[in-house]
Amino acid sequence: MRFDIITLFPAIFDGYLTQGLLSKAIQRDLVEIHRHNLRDWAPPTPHRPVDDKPFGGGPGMLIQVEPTVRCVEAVEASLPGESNRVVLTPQGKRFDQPMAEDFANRDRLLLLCGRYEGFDQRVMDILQPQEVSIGDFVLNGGEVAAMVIIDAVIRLVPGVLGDEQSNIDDSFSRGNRLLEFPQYTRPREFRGHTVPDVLLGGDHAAIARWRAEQSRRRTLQRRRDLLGDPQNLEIDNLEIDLNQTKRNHPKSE
Ligand code: 6GU
Repeated sequence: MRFDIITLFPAIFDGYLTQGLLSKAIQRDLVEIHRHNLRDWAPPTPHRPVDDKPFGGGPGMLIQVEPTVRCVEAVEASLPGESNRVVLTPQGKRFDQPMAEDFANRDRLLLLCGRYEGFDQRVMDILQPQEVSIGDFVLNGGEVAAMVIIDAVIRLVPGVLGDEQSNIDDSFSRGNRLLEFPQYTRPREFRGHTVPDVLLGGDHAAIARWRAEQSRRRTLQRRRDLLGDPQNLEIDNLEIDLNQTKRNHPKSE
């Protein structure tokens, strides 16, 4: 899978591209990431400007349509096939796991990172990109959002994760729309906090039942919205342990 990132700050990605799972996926030729500096498509006069004040007034600056469209067209002309244009903007559709799964099925993704007050509207009108937001808050630019999207998508590219099962088990994936159950590793006891007995007993059916119940209990307590219509789910005899809620989320009460 190939990503092309169009940005005014390509160096923001330096650390991200050279560490962890992503750098391994790049080394193994499973993922290619190419950065393009939007400023390279600005007129050469004197400081290669890419932004200007909004017509009609208002705060801040906008990224101009001309360098942006030229840059996208130049990047696409150098490559075969469909590019799947995405603009990162708080005005976009909220990114989620189904969207990550959709992106992971494409060969190429072109990510356009906004800065300042965003792009001239004609960037969207001419390029017809998908507009994507990573949540209801405002970032200083689309670069961090692009990293979020790349991070979520590459884990779904076959071969990137060692264990293919682990992204099927992940919260929000197609196989599981619930939050994950709690997990424990050694030691069995720390400062009086012990591991639940069922996990130590070796009864795999009992462990699976306990984990399923924990997942549903957590989801009910923290993210009821994920369950949809509660009447469609077998949660009638699920006792909510409010003391446990308080222990885990002392500030949420
Ligand atoms: Cl994609 N961009 C910016 N600038 N802010 C955001 C965002 C994107 N998603 C949430 N906030």
